[in-house]
Amino acid sequence: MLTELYSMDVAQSEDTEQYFALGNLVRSYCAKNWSSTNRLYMKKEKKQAYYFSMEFLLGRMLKSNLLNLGILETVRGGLKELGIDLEKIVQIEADPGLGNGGLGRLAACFIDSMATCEIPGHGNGIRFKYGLFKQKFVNGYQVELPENWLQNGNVWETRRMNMAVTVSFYGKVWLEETVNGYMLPHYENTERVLAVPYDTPIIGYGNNTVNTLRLWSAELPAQDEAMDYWSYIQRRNRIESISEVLYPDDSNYEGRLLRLKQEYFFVSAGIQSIIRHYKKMGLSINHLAEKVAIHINDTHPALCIPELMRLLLDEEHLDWEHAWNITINVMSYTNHTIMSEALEKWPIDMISSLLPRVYQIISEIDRRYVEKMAALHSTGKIERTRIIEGGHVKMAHLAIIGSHSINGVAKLHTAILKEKVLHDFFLIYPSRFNNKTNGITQRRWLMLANEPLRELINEKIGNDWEKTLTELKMLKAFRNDEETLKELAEIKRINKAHFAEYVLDALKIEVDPDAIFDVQIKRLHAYKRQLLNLLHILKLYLDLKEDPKTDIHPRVFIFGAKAAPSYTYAKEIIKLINSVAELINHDASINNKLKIVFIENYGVSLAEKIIPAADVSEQISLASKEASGTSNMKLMLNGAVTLATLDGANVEIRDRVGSENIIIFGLTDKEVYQYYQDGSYHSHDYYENNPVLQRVLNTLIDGTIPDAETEGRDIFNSLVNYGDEYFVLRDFDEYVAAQKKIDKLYRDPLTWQRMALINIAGAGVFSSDYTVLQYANDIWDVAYRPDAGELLN
Ligand code: Z57
Repeated sequence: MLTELYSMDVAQSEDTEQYFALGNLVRSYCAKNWSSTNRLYMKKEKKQAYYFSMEFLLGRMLKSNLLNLGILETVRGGLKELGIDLEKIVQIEADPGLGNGGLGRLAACFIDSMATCEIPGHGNGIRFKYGLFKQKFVNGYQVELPENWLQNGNVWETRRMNMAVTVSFYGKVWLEETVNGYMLPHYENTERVLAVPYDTPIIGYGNNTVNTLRLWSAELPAQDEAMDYWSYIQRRNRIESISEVLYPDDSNYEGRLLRLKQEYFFVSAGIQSIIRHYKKMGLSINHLAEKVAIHINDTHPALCIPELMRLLLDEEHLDWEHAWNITINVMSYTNHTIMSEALEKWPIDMISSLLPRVYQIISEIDRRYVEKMAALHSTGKIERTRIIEGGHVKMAHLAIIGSHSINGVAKLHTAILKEKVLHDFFLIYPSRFNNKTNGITQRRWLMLANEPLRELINEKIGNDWEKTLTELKMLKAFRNDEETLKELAEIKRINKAHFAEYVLDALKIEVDPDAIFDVQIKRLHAYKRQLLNLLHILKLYLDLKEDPKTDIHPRVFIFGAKAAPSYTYAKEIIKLINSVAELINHDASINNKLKIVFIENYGVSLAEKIIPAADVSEQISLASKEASGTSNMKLMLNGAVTLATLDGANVEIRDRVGSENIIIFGLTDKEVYQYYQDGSYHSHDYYENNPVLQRVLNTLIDGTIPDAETEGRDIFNSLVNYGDEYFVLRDFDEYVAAQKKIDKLYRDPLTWQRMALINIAGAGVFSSDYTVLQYANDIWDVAYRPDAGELLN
């Protein structure tokens, strides 16, 4: 292979060539199964599920493909004989960061699990030229750099020019009656964009299934090349900008025109290609819903609904009622947040000028909704739930009205949707609402990321868990087996030492593998309360300054977090954490009892290093605000003990491991809603009445923390004087107490390792295999691996 590609042999080759040689080999190795999977789906006319998502946060694929093909060990051994270290060459692959955080990583876990569970299910999204920005710290401030992940090419993708479709924007549209009585649109002056698909094989674990992730790239249509040279260059740049860059906002909506273009671009391209494929099978469009399910991942692809309507009406000439029926049966929608700032609403002007025909259809959906509901519900409820309101198109309302299923991502989240955030809709469409608790793939997050743990588990209980993660419950039998608990401790210690090497090398910070590794890795957002973590660190610092003999077990606080570039407050928190790190890490009198490690550029590849080394998993969002969380599941699966509020999936984690094996603190969602109702939270009182907290907060403004005056002042004010929106001060005391408990438990190694073991044993239900099987069964009505069905019982 090396010879074919680069006319050189192994001895001459470098890592990069070796990586691409191996990548090409793997791709051709799975090519047969890829086409035979497609042929099988075609021949059997199997119903297909399409997961539409703005983001797919895949992470590197070489090792996961080797694992899923069952040739990881063979290849590792073969390379070793050639004197090549597999670990070294996998690092060459660019980490495709085509997502922001949880939502994008969930999509990546889902496509891995769909292939493994033999679900005919594919991803549809955008091939961004630039992924999520690369984060650097300069003087402790976040600086964003472009992530040019395609620079050295991408071995996994195949460009399929023959499957390109055209997506149209702008222009004028009017309806005219045709001879056979249809009202059909005429367009004038549209801007046409060529959508070119790049397909990536998604390989199932231990089977012959290879599904497809189709990512669309925006290009200038060929006929436009004939125009004036400079207009051509200009237009090409305009068009190519559509798939240029991923918007870096997580759970925060920014109403940019280019973002709306992106949304329509991959929605229209995806649906056109689905219909084209469907018609190739010679089936009547009337039966579309029997063969196609489309899933809308958050509201970003909600234009799927009017776009499918458009194609059914304008191209297939169905009547409205019929087209609407099909559309509802095809579409389903997942809500990922209750935070109001994340809810997408597009100004009418923007949608109607960019997408005139789609806007006509949205208005008609809205008009019919209001008309139909008038007889059944109060005007108040109808006004609150209609799609077009206050000069905007509300995308969540569109998604709900146009789908047969609406799900939340954890039990608590779904309950809050039904009872609070979407209560009106729940009264209107009770049977559409359901829960699908998120999950993670054990392939990437245990088998690949933590090989020593994988081996230990296999030694103890065999490897059935690799396909059926709930089998991990067998580990409980070892809860009092000292030898197993010691082995578990030894593995954690090895992983920590390994990570400590990375920290020394990358950040020049020395950390002790015998310290507690306390990990908070997730996007920087006020509601996730990295600040609560930081205030506790400051408290420990003050305790140690006052009495250097203060008896605490040494701790390394590990943070990984990117802030949206426009999110000033989040960026101030990053700077503040870095400044406190400067203060503490260089204070000899702290005597290495505290260290802060803020990992730069946190993403999938770094998560794979950090998670196996974690002792404590920080899941401390304000109750009701984190829809699910998924790092909580990854950390538990790797034997970390969770320190958590009763939020998102933390509640279900507690239910699995029992209250003795998780540390819970803080307000409940009910108490938070009670505070909202009676308006009785006054953060300033906590500052006034709690001397410890006051002393800690004062460090933000009294010069204790170096080089963070502005940030310290702003953050102090937000907490003390401007209401403390996320109840940080309210939960402070309970958090400090919970951390004390962690300290005490950790010092009893057997007790701690028993907790770790029970966490691993209880993580089985959080496999994304189980999650996608429930989607397949309850929502999409598609087939799955016959023996996987037992997971559903
Ligand atoms: C995102 O990553 C999530 C929600 C959003 O609305 C957007 Br936009 C991006 C996250 C939630 O915050 C997590 O709680 C959840 O686990 C994840 O989506 C996957 O459901």
